[in-house]
Amino acid sequence: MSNGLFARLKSGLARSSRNLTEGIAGVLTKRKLDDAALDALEETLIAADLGTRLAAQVVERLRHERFGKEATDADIRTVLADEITRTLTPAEAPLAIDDEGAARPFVVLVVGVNGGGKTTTIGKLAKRLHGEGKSVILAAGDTFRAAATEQLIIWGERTGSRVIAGPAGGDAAGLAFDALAAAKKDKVDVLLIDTAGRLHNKANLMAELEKVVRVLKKADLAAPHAVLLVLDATVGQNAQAQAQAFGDMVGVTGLVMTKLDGTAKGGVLVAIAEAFKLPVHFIGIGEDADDLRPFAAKDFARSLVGLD
Ligand SMILES: Nc1nc2c(ncn2[C@@H]2O[C@H](COP(=O)(O)OP(=O)(O)OP(=O)(O)O)[C@@H](O)[C@H]2O)c(=O)[nH]1
Ligand SMILES: [Mg+2]
Repeated sequence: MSNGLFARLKSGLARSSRNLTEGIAGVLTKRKLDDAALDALEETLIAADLGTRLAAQVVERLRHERFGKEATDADIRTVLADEITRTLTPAEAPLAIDDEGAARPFVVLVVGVNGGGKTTTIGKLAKRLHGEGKSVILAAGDTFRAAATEQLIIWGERTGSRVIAGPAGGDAAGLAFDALAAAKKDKVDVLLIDTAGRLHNKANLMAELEKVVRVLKKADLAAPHAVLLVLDATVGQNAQAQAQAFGDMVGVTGLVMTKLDGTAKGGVLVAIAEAFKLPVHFIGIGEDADDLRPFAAKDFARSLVGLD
């Protein structure tokens, strides 16, 4: 990652890293690493939403390597960054868009609870894909909320993408089908489908998402080629329950974690990546079109713990 991009990531994660580094600084009341310091460190890491397993792992390693020895903040942060990197490396996988041959258009279904950042992420993704020379169509599959379609149309204008939209309250699956037909006709590379985050209840949402998938398969058996679950980092541990629920509803193939810039709970990405063994394709670190970044384990880990 270039220096500029790394600096932007670091400032995006500033709240999370401040939370962690202050916690770590408070742990070392004596200069030597003793039981009290290790216990306090474990609590700090759990409180930072990093998950109990990672916390235990870091403490065990420090106990093994450093117990009774002198340790500085920087030593602890280095071990922490190292363990976070190791945990997150398996989750580092770009969204592989196969736009040649069979998978054309490459259909991406975007799901997640309301307000999590689905529509914004689609807009950002459209910009990124255009930058890679790909053609994109956006489908306003959130027919539940009238303003959702308008929001997607704005992103379409902003990124020069065609938007397929229908009437408010219309059938989301029918719209997705029409959008796929249009994308095929236009020989578009990627179709990004927005969905509603909330219907009247979870059973309704599940039925709608299942129907969207079923109808897409009528036009292309392999579609959707990716199902991205958008998770809002500011909800902290709740994101775990959301990942579980959506994983059960539709076959989620990868994650996007948004709003990492607005929270001290960025550590939750570590706990989720570890618990669900799903790739984290992108992270959102702001509201602008350029604030969606491919996820890179080491850069994320070092930014999170405030190292350069
Ligand atoms: N700071 C910050 N804000 C974000 C990020 N991603 C999305 N947002 C903001 O979060 C709010 C909700 O985003 P939407 O994209 O509308 O969320 P949604 O999941 O489509 O919501 P529904 O359509 O209600 O289901 C908007 O104000 C976005 O600008 C991010 O990475 N950082
Ligand atoms: Mg939306």
